[in-house]
Amino acid sequence: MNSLQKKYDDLKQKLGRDYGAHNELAHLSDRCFELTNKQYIYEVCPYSRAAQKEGNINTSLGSFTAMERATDGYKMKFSGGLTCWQGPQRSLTLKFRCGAEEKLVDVNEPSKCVYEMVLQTPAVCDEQHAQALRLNLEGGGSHDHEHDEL
Ligand code: MAN
Repeated sequence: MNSLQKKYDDLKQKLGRDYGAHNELAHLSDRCFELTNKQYIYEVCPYSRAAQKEGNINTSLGSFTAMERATDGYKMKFSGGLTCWQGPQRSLTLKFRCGAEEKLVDVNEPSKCVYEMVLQTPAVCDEQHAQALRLNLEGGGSHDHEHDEL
């Protein structure tokens, strides 16, 4: 009974989340991504948790709390991470960028213990991106392959 109840609660929670206007981010809920920056390995598991790892020290950057739909794209919020010395509890905003390969492409700490990451994914590419690609092809212009962007 208890384990069924737990399964039920987990499923209910999963179904209640915002996976984007077309459920295009649903596949991310069982995945984790890493990116090395300076001495740290940053890890984010969308809809779940995030961490900053150094050797065998694992510092929580927070747990998933909310999805925001801003004009410049989705923002996935993580909060309640390990409290910063003389500062706030660590927190993270995960942003999304259109690109062919799904990977973490950027991590920043814009203010102490407030983190920001960018996940590149084809899931957020839309007609506008496709149109830009078409124009680029027609114009025969060179394309910046650095970030594998569409
Ligand atoms: C650790 C890391 C840094 C953070 C400092 C704050 O070194 O989590 O990202 O800025 O603590 O003291």
